[in-house]
This record gives sequence, C-alpha cells and structure tokens, in this order.
Amino acid sequence: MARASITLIQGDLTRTSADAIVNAANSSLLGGGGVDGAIHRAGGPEILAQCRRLRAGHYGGGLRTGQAVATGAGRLPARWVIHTVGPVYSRTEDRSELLADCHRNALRVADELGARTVAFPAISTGIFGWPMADAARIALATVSATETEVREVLFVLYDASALAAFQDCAPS
Ligand code: AR6
Repeated sequence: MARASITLIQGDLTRTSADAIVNAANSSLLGGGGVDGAIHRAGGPEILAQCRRLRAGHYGGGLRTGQAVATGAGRLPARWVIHTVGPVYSRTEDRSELLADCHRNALRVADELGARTVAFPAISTGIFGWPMADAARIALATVSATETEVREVLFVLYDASALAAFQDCAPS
C-alpha cells in the first residue's frame, strides 16, 4: 500500500476519464441535483437501475453519510461510479470526520474494485453548503494520509474559485 498522487484540475466530472469517478450522492441513492444529477443525466439509466438494485438489496435503508458503494458508470468515460454521501454542513456541529470518511471509504471501495485512477468532486460544497476552503483542507489532508492502491486521485473542480481553494491547500 502507498499514497496516491494528487492532481487538481478545473472541469466537468462527467467528462473525466478515470477508472472511477466519485458521486456526491444522497442517502436515497436515487439521484438529485448538482453533480449527482449531472452524472445520472450523462451516464444514462443504467446507473439508476443499479442504484435501485442496491436499494432493493443490502441498502434497503439507503446509504449512510460517510459511506460509499459502487455501480457501473453507464455511458460515462469511467468504469465505475463510487457513490458517497457527504454530510450537510453545520455551523454548530463538527462533521469533519464524516467528510473525511467519504474520501477514505471511496478509496477503500476503489481498492476493492481495483481502480488505479479516481476522480472526486468537491463533496458537500454545493447543495450541502460546506465552505469550499474548509472542504478542500479536509479532502486533501484525508487523501494524502490514506493508504491505498490507487495511484492517482484527481480533484475535478467545477469553477476557478474552487480550483484556487484546493490549490491554496495543496502541499507545494
Ligand atoms: N463536475 C464537477 N463538479 C461539479 C459538477 C460537475 N459536473 N456539478 C457540480 N459540481 P453538489 P453536495 C460541483 O451540490 O454539496 C445532490 O442533490 C459543485 O459546484 O453536487 O455534496 C445530491 O443528490 C460543488 O462544488 O453536492 C445530494 O442531495 C460540488 O460539485 C446533494 O446534492 C458538490 O456540489 C449533495 O450535495
């Protein structure tokens, strides 16, 4: 086991070629807005069909915050989608460990799949309201510290300000 190299890029996760891309999903696993909606639109109905099978099986109660599970990637230029559920940001409760869990568990699932390149969005920073700089710090610290067979982790940031926030946190 080793540590993955980390690459920061600005772009659209649904157009990213990687063995696996990570979806910032919700516990229903049945789609939503943001990057989740974009993944299901671009990937086609096969991803949702597999999510429904997960809900009919081991994930009858949904996917818990911080956990991760994989499906195929439909028409996306990836082999797998690893769905994880970020925490909703709270001003009163420290939920950082749950956001770290999303990254650790996504990498664990990637290892189980044999994925060598994994692309993440900035989990929880959209609809779930996490301040970008703080989410970037947690995401980068967690991936840097996680033992994995994944060789490269890409953070695919949607806009220039998100990329800048990640660059400000990255070790030089
Ligand atoms: N490529 C890369 N990043 C993107 C893309 C894209 N195509 N689209 C959005 N982002 P969000 P969350 C960025 O809201 O905060 C859904 O309804 C976006 O700018 O997608 O974890 C789920 O079903 C932001 O920086 O996820 C859940 O209910 C980041 O992706 C809920 O939203 C995450 O924003 C999850 O909320």
